[in-house]
Amino acid sequence: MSPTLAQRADALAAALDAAGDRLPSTVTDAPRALLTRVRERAGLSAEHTVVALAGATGSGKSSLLNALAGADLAGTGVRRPTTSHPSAVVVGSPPGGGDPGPLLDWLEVARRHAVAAGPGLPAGLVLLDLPDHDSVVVEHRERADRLVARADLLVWVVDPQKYADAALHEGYLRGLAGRDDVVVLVLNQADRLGPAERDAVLADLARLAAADGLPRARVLAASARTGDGVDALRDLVRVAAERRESTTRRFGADLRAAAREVADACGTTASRRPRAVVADGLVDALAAAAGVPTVVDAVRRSAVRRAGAHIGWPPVRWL
Ligand SMILES: Nc1nc2c(ncn2[C@@H]2O[C@H](COP(=O)(O)OP(=O)(O)OP(=O)(O)O)[C@@H](O)[C@H]2O)c(=O)[nH]1
Ligand SMILES: [Mg+2]
Repeated sequence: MSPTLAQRADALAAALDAAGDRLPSTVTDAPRALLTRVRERAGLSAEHTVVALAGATGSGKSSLLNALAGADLAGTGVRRPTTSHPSAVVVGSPPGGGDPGPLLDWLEVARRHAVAAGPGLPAGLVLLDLPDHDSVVVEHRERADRLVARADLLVWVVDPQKYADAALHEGYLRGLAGRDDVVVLVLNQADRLGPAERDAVLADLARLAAADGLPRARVLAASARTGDGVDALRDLVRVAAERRESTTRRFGADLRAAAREVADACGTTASRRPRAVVADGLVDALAAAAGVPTVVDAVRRSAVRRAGAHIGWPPVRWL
């Protein structure tokens, strides 16, 4: 684990321990599960970058995976939904020689295709084709959710019909607010739109993403059918895999968001019952855990919720 990510995880763990059972499990369960994921991922190959193709049924995740890989590996179809189990395309053997097996076991991806590295596909790239997140089949959603929570880079594949669906925006993208660096939105099936229409849908998609809290997320048009835009997407994925920063970025952003939520919960509690909480040492303990004593004053001023959304709560700004 990079020191920064490890330090962030340790600090959040210390803050949760300091809070003890003063915070309800509804607040602490998600950050604790996140800490587990971060630490598990840290023990797995750092040479591999996991890129998930997520989205609604029929948007073209499997078709785009095939287009990116330049081979017919994932089953596509007109029957909906088509993909019931995720599959992985593992590119080459990275320089460090890390074994992707344990990583794929952790992801619970049993279907694996190995392809040779090439100019557009760097060794160490792992492309995942996910089942549909809006599925009528509950297991599909669960399998997709597991991977959305664990992938390093999330490529959301949308189509002209479904790009504005609440299942995507309310169900997923809002929960990823602030993770602009690790979210890419691809408007697939762009061949079904004229140029003006395509630009209008792209602009609308970018506007919706900004409203979801992802103003800097990359948005691009593609067609798995004609190949338009596939090179641009492959390039973006290639750069992410070559830099090997996506794991740190993804989980770093998750830790920051989790810390903000915990801080916000403390602030809410503190401003409602300031004496009880401050006297009982929770805030002092959190501040000590975070190494930022000014937190006590900050909470007393009840500035937490106002400041939290924009600059982060003082004790967790270090995250
Ligand atoms: N016109 C057009 N059709 C496409 C494109 N991409 C995929 N399709 C078609 O859309 C249908 C669904 O494609 P899939 O790749 O199976 O979609 P999926 O997102 O993997 O769907 P699930 O596995 O059910 O979640 C297939 O009939 C594809 O041939 C595209 O860019 N343009
Ligand atoms: Mg599919």
